[in-house]
Amino acid sequence: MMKIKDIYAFEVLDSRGNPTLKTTTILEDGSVGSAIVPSGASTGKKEALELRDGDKQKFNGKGVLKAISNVNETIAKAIVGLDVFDQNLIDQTMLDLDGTKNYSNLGANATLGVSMAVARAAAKSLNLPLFRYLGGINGSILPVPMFNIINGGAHANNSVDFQEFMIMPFGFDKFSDALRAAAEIYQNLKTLLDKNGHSTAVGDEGGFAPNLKNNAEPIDLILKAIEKSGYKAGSEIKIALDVAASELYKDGFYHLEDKKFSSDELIDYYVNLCEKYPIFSIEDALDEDDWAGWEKLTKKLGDKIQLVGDDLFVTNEKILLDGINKGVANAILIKPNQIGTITQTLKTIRLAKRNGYQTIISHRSGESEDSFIADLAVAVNAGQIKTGATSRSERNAKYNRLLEIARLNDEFLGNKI
Ligand code: 2PG
Ligand code: MG
Repeated sequence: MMKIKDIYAFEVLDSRGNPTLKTTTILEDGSVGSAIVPSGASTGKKEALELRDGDKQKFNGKGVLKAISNVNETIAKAIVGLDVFDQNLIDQTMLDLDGTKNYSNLGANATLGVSMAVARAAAKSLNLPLFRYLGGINGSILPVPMFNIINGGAHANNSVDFQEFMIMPFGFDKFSDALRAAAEIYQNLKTLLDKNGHSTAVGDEGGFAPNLKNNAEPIDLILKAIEKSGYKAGSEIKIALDVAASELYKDGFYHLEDKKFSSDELIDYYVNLCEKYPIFSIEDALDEDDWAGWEKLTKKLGDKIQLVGDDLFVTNEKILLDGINKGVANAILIKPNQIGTITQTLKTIRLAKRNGYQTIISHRSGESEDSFIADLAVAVNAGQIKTGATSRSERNAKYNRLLEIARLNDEFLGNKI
């Protein structure tokens, strides 16, 4: 047993320049653990609440001083003195203290910061790397990354509808080689865009954000960059998309490429896209409330490609269970701040795995130097991680941490998914 002596939070900036919480836990043996909470832009409607102050005089209303005072006063009072190794009890205490299902009193940004900082302090106290503390001796698989190298949708102000065009390096024995391949493709893509007169400015997640005429052109450009880099599309490098379709859904239709698509028409569009391109995974292919469409989509494509629910499942055990029962999707994106604590995140991951759903641990579009999700991905043998392009340090913080973990633990079996 090791008691928590102090917990406090203060405001820091995230990668978009918005405020977020940095939370620190101090133990009686002097161990210290800190964590920075991420923030999304294309959020699912059922995500846990991110508490913002709404005071227009400060950070355009985006301040998090209320969440901070919830940590420093309400949560600290209930948690100080508890055993840091009882993560379940600590997280349950915050859930009870809040009294709602989605943290609308305390804010999930308040609770998640505490939950992460507690886990870090516990790992420090035992002198263990975080992934080893979270996963024990079983956490050993280095995840295959989804590298988001072209950004559109809500993450960039360009003309591309789909939010993320990603590459996944499968044909490599070592994590470091997979990372190098992605970095090379990223640089060659930059040259290619430049040569074709496109902008090489980047979006929120480090991918390029050129104005392109439709949602196939980014894939064509990526395939060229893969070839230029000397890799084989399909066998070594596969394509993954995050459509973030909830952002495109208005008045019963999906609006993209200057046209209106019904759910059925959009499914046919995906079927054609998958016939033409080496697509491994599509995330949020349909709106988060279009469950009838999701069932049809899963019947049509579920045995051919990975269908990921992000806004659809919001890392929520109950919603995922509904999806499992209805045969909706076959994979889940895992974002701890969608649900509010590490314990709840782990529960959702366990449910997914027990039911044969793939798990992808994910960053948010608003990130920081905190690399907690890299350790989490290895600890739970997630198999996949989504954390942006190979540029912008808040994205590379995660890849660099995975390189560090690979030195201790080089089992790159994620590529055998
Ligand atoms: C997503 C994420 C991360 P955001 O939709 O998958 O890429 O974006 O954090 O803006 O929800
Ligand atoms: Mg998404």
